[in-house]
Amino acid sequence: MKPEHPSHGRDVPGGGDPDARGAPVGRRVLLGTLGLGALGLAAAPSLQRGLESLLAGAADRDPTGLTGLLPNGGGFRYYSVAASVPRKDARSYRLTVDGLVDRPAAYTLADLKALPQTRLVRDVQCVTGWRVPGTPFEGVRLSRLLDAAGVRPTARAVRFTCFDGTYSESLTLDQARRADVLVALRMQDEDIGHGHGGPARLYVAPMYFYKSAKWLSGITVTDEVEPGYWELRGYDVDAWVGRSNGRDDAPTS
Ligand SMILES: Nc1nc2c(c(=O)[nH]1)N[C@H]1C(S)=C(S)[C@@H](COP(=O)(O)O)O[C@H]1N2
Ligand SMILES: [Mo]
Repeated sequence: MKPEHPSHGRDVPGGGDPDARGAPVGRRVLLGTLGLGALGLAAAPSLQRGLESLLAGAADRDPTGLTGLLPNGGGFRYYSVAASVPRKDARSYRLTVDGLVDRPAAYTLADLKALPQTRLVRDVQCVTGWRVPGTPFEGVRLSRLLDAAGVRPTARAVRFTCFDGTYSESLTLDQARRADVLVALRMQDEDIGHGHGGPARLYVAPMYFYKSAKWLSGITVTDEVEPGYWELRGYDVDAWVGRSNGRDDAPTS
């Protein structure tokens, strides 16, 4: 069963401080933005649904126009399935690499910054319809971290965990080794802030943005794909933009 697309579930405008609202953790998705908080709709489910269908309708008519409705700068919406996410900085952040590898590792932010950085500029596409064109991301190729760890021959997949304590993602090993998959440290030519999943998030350029796990804390090499948070709730594991989640925009020829 595929959940309704418009919101990945239930969107709650959470305002600039998603941590302040007290709804249960789990299905809840905070559609807060730095600017939307002024709408003050967090308390009323019917109003939430109203806003949701308003946004969804706009998305259906004009996926790119939707972003213009959201006064949060750059067209991004804030998403977190966790009500509260701790902050990590250069001192406290660690990224572990483990599982089916010969050399498990724990990277500090400085370690990651010291590695060669790759810059990609692509459109960001959320499966719910909003899109942000030409967004620069910079970071370390995931393939580099996998090579450094020494992936064992039986490995087939990679699982990602997050320091929000809730979200997870996964890729096949082949997908994970693509040159357009990064552990991103910068986005929109700035260090990635807390709201966008900083100090480091996954960036899977060719797939819908739910693959790009924010607040990345763990990379575990596994022998099979374990569906991630949204995938357990009906979204495709292979989330190629335009060729998944019921959107088969491939040429008809
Ligand atoms: N840890 C975590 N990562 C996540 C999510 C989330 O809720 N938690 N939401 C995903 C979805 S559905 C989208 S569209 C993007 C949103 O990224 P943004 O908040 O930087 O716009 O993050 C993805 N990564
Ligand atoms: Mo999304």
